[in-house]
Amino acid sequence: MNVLEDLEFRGLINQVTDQAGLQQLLDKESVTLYCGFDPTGDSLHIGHLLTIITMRRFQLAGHKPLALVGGATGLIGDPSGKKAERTLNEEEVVRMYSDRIKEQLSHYLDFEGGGKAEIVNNYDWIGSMSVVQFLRDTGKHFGLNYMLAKESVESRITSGISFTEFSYQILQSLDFHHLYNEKNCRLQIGGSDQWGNITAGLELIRKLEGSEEKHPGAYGFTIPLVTKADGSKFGKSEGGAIWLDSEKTSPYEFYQFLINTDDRDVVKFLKFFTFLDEAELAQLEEEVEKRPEERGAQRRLAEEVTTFVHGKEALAQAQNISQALFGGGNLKELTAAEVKQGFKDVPAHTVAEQEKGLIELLVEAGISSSKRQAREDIKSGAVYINGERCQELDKVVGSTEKIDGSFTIIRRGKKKYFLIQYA
Ligand code: 545
Repeated sequence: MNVLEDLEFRGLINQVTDQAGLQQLLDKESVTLYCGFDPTGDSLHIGHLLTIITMRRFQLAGHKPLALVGGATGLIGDPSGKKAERTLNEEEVVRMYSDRIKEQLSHYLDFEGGGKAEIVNNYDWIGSMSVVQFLRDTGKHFGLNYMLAKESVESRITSGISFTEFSYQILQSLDFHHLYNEKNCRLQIGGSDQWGNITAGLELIRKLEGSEEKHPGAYGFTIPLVTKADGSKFGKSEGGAIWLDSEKTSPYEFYQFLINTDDRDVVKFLKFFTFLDEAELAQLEEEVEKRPEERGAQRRLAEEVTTFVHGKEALAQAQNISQALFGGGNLKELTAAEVKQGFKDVPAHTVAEQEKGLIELLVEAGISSSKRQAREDIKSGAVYINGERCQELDKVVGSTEKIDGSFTIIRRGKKKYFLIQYA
């Protein structure tokens, strides 16, 4: 299977210009392709992952991906898919975001060897361009009607769009043409929201390079939006977006997010987000049908994608935490780092002493509302220390209750967890 056939099989082709021509080109030579990321925030999220993985698929097939950081376009604001005008970020902020996004992107592609990936920043060629140069050399090739007809603009005519955002499509087109000339880049990919900008770039290349016979063809390709069977938005949990930055979404949360994938979505997501082959995918599909309760497909999805994003070690930690919390494992076997990660969002309390009576501790940490209540909670069997029920009223919590010498986990009732730290 060549790369386009593979993408087709995975359901990853949304729209493509001249599929036959692109197929031919990809079969014939190692093709340079690009995808852009505007630094509109300090991290990519799981929604952006699909385009990154798609670039990786091209790279594994012998082609060369360029990841473009929009140091310039991030200062302007793409209206694509946006219902309202964006507020501009300070230049300093955009620079800081650019560095972060660049750093993140550098983990997911291969920057060594033959088809080595590159990261480019459009500030390098747009940043110092003069307005006269821009309007004469590029703006001149864009008809107003053409620009107005783009979905990103058309949908905003009544609600309002600034000249700044209106002009965005010209900048992205200019990039495609620049990379076409400078890096022999022949293909731009992106999410379905990017179709208008990508085709505008092809139009500019045609205008500047002359008829198709005179220049090597360029192509555009979009991947679909990730949708879920229940109609809710992909990539969000109760805590908000699922980020690729492990400081913002821990590998454990990331793993759990994927483990919780609906049976109706899991095969599609395996095709989208993993590099498993047809045979393995068919086997997992059968598992979902015959033994859904085992959740083998979800586990495989979570393992593959967590490894791709965070690495093997982080996956092992996420699995240990999950096992200790939900798989009948022992909390005491976790490391301090794993406890920290797994209990990041539960109320934490720091005690000054190295040991303390349980009743006092329950009250001090706000787990029970009074000493009377604490006694009641302990007697009724509602209190668990590191996963083990404790009904001793005179229990002293000390060094033997410290997981990895650092934390004690107290649970009241079925699922109210508290983290005790020691000063
Ligand atoms: C800029 C200059 C170019 C080519 C492309 C661009 C960026 C493009 C755009 N893309 C989106 C984006 O999101 C923010 C990411 C970092 C916080 O706005 N105009 O920058 C998304 N893109 C990935 C996919 C996308 C798209 O990075 O294409 O569809 C999301 O899945 O929205 O010369």
